[in-house]
Amino acid sequence: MIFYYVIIALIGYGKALQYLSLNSDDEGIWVVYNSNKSISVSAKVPGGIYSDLISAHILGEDVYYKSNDEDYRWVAYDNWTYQRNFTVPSDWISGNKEAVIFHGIDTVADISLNGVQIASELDNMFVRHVLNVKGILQYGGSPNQLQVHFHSPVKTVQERSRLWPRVVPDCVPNSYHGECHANLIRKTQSSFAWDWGPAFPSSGIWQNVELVTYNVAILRDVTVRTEKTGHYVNNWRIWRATFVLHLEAVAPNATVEGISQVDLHIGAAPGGMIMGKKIVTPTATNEDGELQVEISLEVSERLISLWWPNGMGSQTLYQAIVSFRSTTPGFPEESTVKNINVGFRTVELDETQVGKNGLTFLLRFNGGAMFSKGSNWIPPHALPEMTSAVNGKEMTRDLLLSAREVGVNMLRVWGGGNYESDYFYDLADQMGILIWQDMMFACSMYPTEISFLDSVHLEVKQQVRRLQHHPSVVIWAGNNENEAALRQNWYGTGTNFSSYVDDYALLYNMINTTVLGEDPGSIFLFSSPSNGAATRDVTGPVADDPQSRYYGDVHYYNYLADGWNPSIYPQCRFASEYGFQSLPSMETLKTSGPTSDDWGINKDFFKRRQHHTGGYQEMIIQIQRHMKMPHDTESEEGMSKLVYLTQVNQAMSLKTETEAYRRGMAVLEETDGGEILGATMGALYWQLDDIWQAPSWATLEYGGRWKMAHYYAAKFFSNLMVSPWLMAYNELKVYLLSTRSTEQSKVLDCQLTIKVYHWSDPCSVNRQIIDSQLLPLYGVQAFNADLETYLKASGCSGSDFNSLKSSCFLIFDLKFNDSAYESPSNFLLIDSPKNAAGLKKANVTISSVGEPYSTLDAALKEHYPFSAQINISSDGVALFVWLEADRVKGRFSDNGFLLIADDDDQICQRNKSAKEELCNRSGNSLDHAECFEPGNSIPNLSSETTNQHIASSVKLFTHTLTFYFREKPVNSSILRQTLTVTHLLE
Ligand code: BMA
Repeated sequence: MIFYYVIIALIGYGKALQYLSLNSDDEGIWVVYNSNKSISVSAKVPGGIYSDLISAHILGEDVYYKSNDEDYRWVAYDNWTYQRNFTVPSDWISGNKEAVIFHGIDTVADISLNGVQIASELDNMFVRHVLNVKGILQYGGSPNQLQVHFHSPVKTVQERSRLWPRVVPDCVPNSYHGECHANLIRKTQSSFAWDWGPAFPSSGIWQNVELVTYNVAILRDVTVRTEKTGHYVNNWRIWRATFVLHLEAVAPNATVEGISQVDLHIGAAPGGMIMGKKIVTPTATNEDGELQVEISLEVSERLISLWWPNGMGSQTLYQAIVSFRSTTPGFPEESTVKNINVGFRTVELDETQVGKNGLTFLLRFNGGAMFSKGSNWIPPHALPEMTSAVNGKEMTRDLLLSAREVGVNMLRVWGGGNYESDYFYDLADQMGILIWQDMMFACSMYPTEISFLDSVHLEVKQQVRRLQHHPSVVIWAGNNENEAALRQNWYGTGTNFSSYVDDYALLYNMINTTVLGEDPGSIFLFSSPSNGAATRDVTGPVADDPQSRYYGDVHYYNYLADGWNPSIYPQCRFASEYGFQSLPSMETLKTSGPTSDDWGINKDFFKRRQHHTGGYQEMIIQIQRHMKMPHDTESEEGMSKLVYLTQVNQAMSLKTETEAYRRGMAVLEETDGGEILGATMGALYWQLDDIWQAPSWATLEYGGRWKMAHYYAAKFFSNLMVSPWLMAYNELKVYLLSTRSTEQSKVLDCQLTIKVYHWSDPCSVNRQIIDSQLLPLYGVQAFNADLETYLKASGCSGSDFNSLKSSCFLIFDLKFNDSAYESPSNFLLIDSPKNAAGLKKANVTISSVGEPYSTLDAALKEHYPFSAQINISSDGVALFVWLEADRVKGRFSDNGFLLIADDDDQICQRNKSAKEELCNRSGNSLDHAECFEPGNSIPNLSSETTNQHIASSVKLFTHTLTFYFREKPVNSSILRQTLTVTHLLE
């Protein structure tokens, strides 16, 4: 099978079609100046004003340095003009149409060429603008001057707010340190600030600019639908791929004639290419000058491999070369070619009745049900030019690889950010990361003036056409939380509810129609959260309860209840947002420039980086429930302890919540009213990435470093997992869960081992093995017990349940008969670490670091070319053991873990002998094995004596990890100096 790595859809121009890039990389330079021309500097296109002013040293430091988000705000209050001169080559043959095409302009701009205005008040950064310049363009040696005059985005919306006073909210909360009325401009909504990000309302030409001339029509986009037909040849199913070629003609109602062709490369020649051709007889385009040509190809399943999400199979992509050659008489032939990658797959949203009132909400991928695991994506930088395919490659790749490595199979591109670059979706295709694509509307009401609706219609049409062909793109959604905001009266719309609902219906019905017009049969949700089909087909766009647990998706945030308690989480169909804040590492925070006086959550510096009102207090409340707070948080050392504790809390809370949703797949509960709770088939936590260095819900820091919660994600998203559940009334249930594809029909024989530990002893005091089986996409309760009885029987000490609970913790291992399968261990702390009886400060040290070597694991090699072994030694149980590497980009094979000794470790063998000796010495009649049977404590000896004896025999034990890193190998002693280890009691 040939696997094509064509990662950027190429557009090729031929013959009469001519093209001239007007980016700054080509000859000619752009300059930018402000209103009164006091500033005039050279500019970069594609780019943006903040980047230009930094390059020109008008802005002294990085945008994220200290309080620059506010200190640089004057930039957003000025008007900026980008200007460049260019000449058109003398061999340029002007065609019927000559246009300057702006693939992305941010945002409100008037444009002129040679002093003639060719556009005024363009106002949607998500739209491609094609501006006719025929008759204005100068040829040969005569210079042309292109000017793009940007209106201040913040002043523009201030003016608009007077015209559109109903469009609420007016402003973001003060704690955001942002700007008002982002909803009045089609611009990244978070660019006016969010609860995790700064305001940088930029101006600039953030995508390519080009001059194009042609006579008849060009191929602009290609959409493709793959489906199974009902036909079989030699018992092999036939698949159909239907391509739609979107042609753009020189003018409305123009006549187009030509040849459309699709070459689909499915393997090595001969016979490795399937070709489809359609002669376009003279046909008139519509009033937008567009014509769609459909070409269907059929291919046997024998010849192809299907495209699967990450963890469910491979991601085979086939290159399709799609072209249109215009043969309209009277004009020279001209052709455009596009390369896209095609993945054969089907995807449906299964919403079938469950319980009295309720629908399932799950994806069926290639026919089989799947559990969606992942997170939400926000713009990884506040400046749009930094996230584009030109500048953002490294960052995008790093973040998506980190998502893939922890088992993410879906990301929701959240509606307050951007439609991402082609590069982003190409990577998602290659990595098997499904994309739930919101339209860019979030947490607001929006205008419904005709001009606004027209602009949004164009935006949605263009974006769907651009993104649809990616096999990774599977869900379209209208907005983020606008339905909930309306129903729950977040912004005072309640007094005029029905007219706001009318506005809401107008906008999102139009978006729904546009999406389904471009991508028939696709999945469209009006909002997230929403009730899915019930909203679409029954209640209308605003449901009584958009957060219903019986329908659609749910966003769940509860910062005050105990995040480590699984009972607080809703038994819903699909959790598309949930999360907890933490602080990023000290190393990341230091890149934002705090000086020694700035450290402390009550210092101005860190107060201003926390945009979520009460955010620090909420984190502290959670920490205090389970751990001990540092005495002071107003110093560098205190902050460093707080960073660690917030990360532990985030990791534990996300683990608890995600496991509750994963068990929800198998836990169905009928209410008295006949509703079914549970049947959960999705968990997307909030949020994957960060936009800057600040407290937030992200598990990846700005710069890509993994927080503790990201290491935990690798476990709670594992395909095969064991998950203990301590329920109300202290019932312990243990679930075995699988999210493997139903195609992988193999039943896995497995053994669950439940091990009991005293906090004072790194070796297990009791173990129990249970045989079980794990089917694909499956959940089974493999064990249950009354915890009190179980702990007593396991030799945990204590006369009442509270002391029993605090004396022991449990470890769960899952092993498979087939060694190709594995599952991470899991743990249950039972009680809060602050109550852990017998847990002493262990001496945890990095005992050795091996010489760096080339990474062996093929899946990790592209992300981290180098590896080194690290040994950690300890003399006792240690909680949340946390390794950090300063100044080396990389991550560890595990982190934030509970450190115990392997039962095969010498120390445990020694322990065992010590116990056996004790057992004998106690003079009882049991043989050695019986001595250690669950429930048989050693007669005649108190557990304290037993424990003391065992503790006295404890020496060091070692745990081995791998450190994966990105840059050239340093030697082990230098590497050693960058590494530190800490744990809870330090
Ligand atoms: C959700 C998101 C974001 C927000 C996050 C954390 O509601 O949609 O708007 O950043 O919560 O508050």
